[in-house]
Amino acid sequence: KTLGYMKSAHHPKPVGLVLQYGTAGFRTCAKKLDHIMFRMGLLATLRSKKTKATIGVMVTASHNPEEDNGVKLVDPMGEMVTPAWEGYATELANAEQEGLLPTLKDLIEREAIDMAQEANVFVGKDTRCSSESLSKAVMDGVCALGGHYNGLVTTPQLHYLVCCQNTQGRYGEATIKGYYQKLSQAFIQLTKNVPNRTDDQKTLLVDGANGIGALKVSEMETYLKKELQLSLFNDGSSGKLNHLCGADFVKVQQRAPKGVEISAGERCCSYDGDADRIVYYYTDSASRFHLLDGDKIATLISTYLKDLLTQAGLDLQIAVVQTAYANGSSTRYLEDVMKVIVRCTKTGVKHLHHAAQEFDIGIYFEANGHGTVLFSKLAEEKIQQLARDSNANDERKRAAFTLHNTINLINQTVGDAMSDMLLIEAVLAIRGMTVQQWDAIYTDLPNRQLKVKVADRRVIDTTDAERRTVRPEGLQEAIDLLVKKYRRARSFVRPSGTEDVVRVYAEADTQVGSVSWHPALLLIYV
Ligand code: NG1
Ligand code: ZN
Repeated sequence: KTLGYMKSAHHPKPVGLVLQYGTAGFRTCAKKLDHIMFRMGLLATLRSKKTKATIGVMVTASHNPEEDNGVKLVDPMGEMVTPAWEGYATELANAEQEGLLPTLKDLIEREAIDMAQEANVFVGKDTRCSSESLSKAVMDGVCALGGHYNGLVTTPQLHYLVCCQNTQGRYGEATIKGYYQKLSQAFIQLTKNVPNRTDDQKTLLVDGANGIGALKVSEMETYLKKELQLSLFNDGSSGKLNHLCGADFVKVQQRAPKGVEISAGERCCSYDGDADRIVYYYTDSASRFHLLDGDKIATLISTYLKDLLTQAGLDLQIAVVQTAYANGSSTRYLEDVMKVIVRCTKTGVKHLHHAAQEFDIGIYFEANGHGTVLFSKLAEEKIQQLARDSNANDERKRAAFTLHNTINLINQTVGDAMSDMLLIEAVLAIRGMTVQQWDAIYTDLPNRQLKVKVADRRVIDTTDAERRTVRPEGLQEAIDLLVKKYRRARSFVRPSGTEDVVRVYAEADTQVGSVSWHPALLLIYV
């Protein structure tokens, strides 16, 4: 402890700087983060002692610009750290230099942490320039108490490693090679018996956002044994991270990224800067751009899983978890046509993840392409049992095997661009579907997402999974008045949890309707 305190002098906190552990941990311009990294190294070590398990620390700012960075903690099963510890993170981050030791001591007492307990921390980083020194600062915080440096990994790879380490290999081997092997074997199993897979179906264009995903997906490609052939663009060799490319750019701008040579009809996907998000798209023969976002991915996957459950004759409950940003058409399709349960939670993966855990099979996706599928213990057991059941007929058994391989292909710890990509590719192959057919499942309502800078975004308070504002007074009524004028219209505002902005979303059945409410309206109220 004293050692940690001594070293803290090498990572001084700028006096008066206040930062908060938000939806994605700490995130701001990289220059402000050195002391935060050191302190998160300390905190992760304490969390490890407390849980007697390996804890993860990921240094990344995901889809944010190259100049930014961030850090978040990963709990033992690969999930986000608990709310109480998010609070500790904020306390520790904001203690002035002389207050650091008392804050640490207080935390150790409150949580009754046995300081003699061993600690193990996995530290990962993305490819940002600043990640190198910032991850060293984390290690400074960790190393006095025992840690492990994983170096360059995607965010979901770090979650996977932490989970494997804490489950004695039951989830997979706790190495990056183990990750590639698990995913690629499942993918090959799923696609090997698909008849007449054409070269078109085996080829995919990937925009790596000039980030860690580009590096890692090319490592994985060799394991796929040509069953999937990738044309990689924005591989980081020349372009700037997330600049005019990547999943966030494509989703928000609703256009193709720079640096990708797309021909009409070709299937493409974009990762974000730490490869935990993915969106698909193509351009048609009239050069019109078509986006297949997280909602379309959730629909594709739930259709696939629902059919497999029917074939297997398994009675398991499926639910899809979305946020306010989900396109109204997707919600309508899932509820009215597919008749699956749909839940809406607040923005931020941890909320979706928790909601999805309440079902046998919980599929969660944010519209921006972050998502995965969770299988309950019971669901996994029933599937295994059927796969082994010698009395079951062939069709049921085949479906159970397919489900089993599907489970192995999915990174259940967190949304994962590489794992989601393989799952989508496998589903399209198995169902013999083109990207156009997938796109035609339902038609998105025209929509816009904008951000507005205001003096203090915290004056906005929301309710109903962020779909309505309760403060400032009058704002919701003003939105309601405008929304009422259009068919199938919906609009909401909420303060971002990762940037100092207010986000504005609107959709309606016509383009004219969806843009008519001007975000400047917001400035009257805020
Ligand atoms: P904020 O900045 O709170 O809107 C953004 C995304 C979230 C989530 C987090 C974490 C949108 C509208 N919001 O949150 O969905 O992915 O970043 O990275 O895409
Ligand atoms: Zn990300």
